Amino acid sequence: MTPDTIDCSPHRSELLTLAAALPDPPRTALDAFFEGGTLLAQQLPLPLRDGLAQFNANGNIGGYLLLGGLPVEPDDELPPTPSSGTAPEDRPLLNMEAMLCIVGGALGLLTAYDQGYGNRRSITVLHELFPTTEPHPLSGATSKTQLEFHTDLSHHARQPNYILLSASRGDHEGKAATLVSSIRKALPLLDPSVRDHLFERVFTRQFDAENPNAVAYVRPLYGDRDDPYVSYNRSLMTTKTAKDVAALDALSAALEDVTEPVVLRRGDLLIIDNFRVVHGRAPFFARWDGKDRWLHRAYVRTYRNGQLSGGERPGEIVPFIPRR
Ligand SMILES: O=C(O)CCC(=O)C(=O)O
Ligand SMILES: [Fe+2]
Repeated sequence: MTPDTIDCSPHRSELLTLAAALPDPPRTALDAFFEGGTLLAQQLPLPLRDGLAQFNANGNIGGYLLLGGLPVEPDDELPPTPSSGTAPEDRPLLNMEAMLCIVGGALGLLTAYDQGYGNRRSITVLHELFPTTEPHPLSGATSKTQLEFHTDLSHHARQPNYILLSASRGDHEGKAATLVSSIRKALPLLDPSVRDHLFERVFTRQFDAENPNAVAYVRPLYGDRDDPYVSYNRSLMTTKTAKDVAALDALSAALEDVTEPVVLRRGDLLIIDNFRVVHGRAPFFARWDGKDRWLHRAYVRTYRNGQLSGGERPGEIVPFIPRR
């Protein structure tokens, strides 16, 4: 199976040449930007292209692939880390956004989602993660509290196969580990009766605190009995019986037992298999000095589990379809 890290530092100059072929600024030419990513992906250095193709075909035990040593700008050439709002349309392309676009193009289709929260979240492919002063407790904008284990967009029928996180800046103290728990590691820790319950029980999953009728239906384990997919957002899943509680407790404990902390540093790009991994983030201290942790995020769909049906274009907005 694929290793879980690839050192990209030997390929920096080739990668910068690819990045320079993308439209800049990206946000005023998004279609061309995503199409460029798909085309340029074919010119990625061979070890990188092979590593991504292998991971895409079989995954690995840990459920993630970390690309390190990518050509991030020197820190003093980066804009200050934002602390609110969305990226300005005319912001020049950052290298780690270019890497997100090209690596995303190599894996599948970069996807923008209507996440089902009305217009309260921006519908875009290019997301930004940085600490904010008053974050929603279940959002990536948190810092001093742990972001609890979750599956991204598990309430959406077209849930992304991969989450890509690239870092222009890590946190100051190297504490903000992305916590990655793979079901391939956790499954052997679960009793057969618990496994059966997690496969068979359909849980109601709330997705909008402001609208109690907004629900989707998820099974925590699904797919191949011996190599299942996982879907998990503990605080949003409604338990009805003691058996439900015990099964989710056992799943939580098994996932916690196998957690791997991955501290993202500048120039890293983490690919998370969102079907086989449940993830969170350790607490850390923001300083609000313009140098705080700054990640770029994009979601990618592939043909696995029918997340694509053919003919879709990168960047196209997927309407909200609750999972049933
Ligand atoms: O900050 C991270 O490392 C992960 C954030 C995350 O999981 C999210 O925003 O959904
Ligand atoms: Fe997440």
